[in-house]
Amino acid sequence: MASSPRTRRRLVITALALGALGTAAIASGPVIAARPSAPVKPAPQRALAFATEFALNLSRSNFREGPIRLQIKNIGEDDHDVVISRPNGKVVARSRVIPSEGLGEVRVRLGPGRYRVWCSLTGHRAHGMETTIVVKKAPARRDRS
Ligand SMILES: [Cu+2]
Repeated sequence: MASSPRTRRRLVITALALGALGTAAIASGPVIAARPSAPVKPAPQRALAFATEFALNLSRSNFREGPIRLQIKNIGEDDHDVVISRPNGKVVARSRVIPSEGLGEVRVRLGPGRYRVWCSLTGHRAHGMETTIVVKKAPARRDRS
């Protein structure tokens, strides 16, 4: 096979280009394949709480165990806060005191169980600023191996 130097150079360039593509494919292949089995950090479950005199209304009352991000809007005229406690009274999280029209937040990681969500300002809980949330066990993770 008679090939001119120019043709040979073109073949070399083509081979180099294909080699580079091959390297790119190999480099990107394992990364894509690794993604599904990489440990997944669960995104926090979000919920909204509206606080007023005298009620605490949550956008949802059922969660899975794991991180929860509760955003609180005080739509009342008085200050309010939000406390999350176990049925035995042990407090697991609390917000700051939120002024009227203010926003607050509670970030907490909860295990399975029932929790009371309430306002700790004097008399507010007794007047009705209390609700219950239920946290269920997360479904068993499927092993991909
Ligand atoms: Cu309150």
